[in-house]
Amino acid sequence: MTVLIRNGRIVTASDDYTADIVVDGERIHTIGRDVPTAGHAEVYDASGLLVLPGGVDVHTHLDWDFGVARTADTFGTGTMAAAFGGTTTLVDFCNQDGRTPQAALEDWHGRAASACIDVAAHLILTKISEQVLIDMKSLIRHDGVPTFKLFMAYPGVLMVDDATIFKAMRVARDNGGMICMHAENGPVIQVLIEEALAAGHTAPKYHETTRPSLMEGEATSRAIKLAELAEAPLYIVHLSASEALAAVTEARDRGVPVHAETCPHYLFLTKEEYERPGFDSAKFVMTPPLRDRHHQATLWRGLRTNDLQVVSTDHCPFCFNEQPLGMKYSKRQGVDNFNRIPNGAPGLETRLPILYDGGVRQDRISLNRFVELTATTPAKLFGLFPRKGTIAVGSDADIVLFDPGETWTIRAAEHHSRVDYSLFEGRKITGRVKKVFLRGKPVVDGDKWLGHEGGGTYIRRGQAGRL
Ligand code: DUC
Ligand code: ZN
Ligand code: ZN
Repeated sequence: MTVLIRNGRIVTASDDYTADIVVDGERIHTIGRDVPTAGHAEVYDASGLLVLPGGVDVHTHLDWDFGVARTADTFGTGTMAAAFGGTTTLVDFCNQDGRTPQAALEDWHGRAASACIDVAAHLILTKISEQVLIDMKSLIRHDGVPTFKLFMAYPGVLMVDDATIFKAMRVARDNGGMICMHAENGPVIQVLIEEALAAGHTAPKYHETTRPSLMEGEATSRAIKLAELAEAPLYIVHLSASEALAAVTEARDRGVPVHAETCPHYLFLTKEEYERPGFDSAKFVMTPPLRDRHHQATLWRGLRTNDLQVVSTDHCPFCFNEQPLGMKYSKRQGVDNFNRIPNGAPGLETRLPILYDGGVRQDRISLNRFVELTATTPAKLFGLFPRKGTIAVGSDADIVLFDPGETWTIRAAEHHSRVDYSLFEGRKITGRVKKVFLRGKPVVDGDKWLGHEGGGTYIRRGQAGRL
């Protein structure tokens, strides 16, 4: 049974041409010109549309329970939202949470079974014993989990010390893995938080003042130095600050294999959002926080110079309102204390269109670079390429038909995530996902949902951090 997608403008990280694609089963079988239409089970006309590889988002937190709070999207709702946003593969963070990594992963698999798109897992390691260092090897080699997130922030909860980071980096190096780092100086931030609360500063805006960009820069350069000594590849997650990017750039210029991502909210929003009246600004409480405008120009430059290589969402959705999901899912937990606001924000459904509109259409990045940042490089860095991240013969037929000319307005009321707000509410943008194929099967057709829970598959990944 073959599917033909005709006359589309195929854009990959390196190419841009008009052609037809024949999908046989789950993979791309042929790319050519003037392919006869007869004999295919389905024929789609992509004239006037961009034909893009399905997006790869390597930073999500679906159905993440960390005791006091839980993210609002299940794997079912989160991956449906992702598909409507043109993402067909995501790598989600499974939290060790006091258990063995294997027990945590098993639990994650149970929840991830409802995914509608393809999914893979990173492990967040918070308790790293000698046994866990041994477990990392089998996670990489047998479970297809080659990436591990460590925290330099949240002392007493998630933070691990420098010695532990160094040991884990060496295990990653020797086994084809990579450490993904949350780089902020947690202990110093803790002092600032305690001082702010003691002074009666409880509003959401103090989330930003207590997490200075300088302390993101400090931790980023410390993480890089540790990776350099360990001779291990390193990936800095959710980079928001010019001080942090300066450290990454300096190291990359010396040939150190440091990689970094940023997220759409750091590219398009600033800390002015924290001046919104009342508790509304809690919608923008994510970590790191939104920054001063001057950081944005640096981030765009980093995207152009390849010092930033990935744009991911850090989709970590908590509802603004208490109902209907309940207080555990809501930002309202922190109505009297900014330090109790669950940290995180949604983004899965808007990553591609917002970066297309504000990046490609504003001439900040090229169309090829857009594909590279949202699909190809994340697939390469995280052990998914060439199955994912490009349009090529033999690759999975994860294909997005994208209308570069359609103008629409982002509204949470119309999106598919369970979260009740959007960071970009009311923003008018041009460029829209029209159809999405997951391994050859249509899952999105305009506003129609054709996918189903359990339609995704677990992807066992190969080596990470080896570009
Ligand atoms: N880091 C993340 O990656 N996501 C949510 C909160 C955080 O600190
Ligand atoms: Zn983080
Ligand atoms: Zn995150």
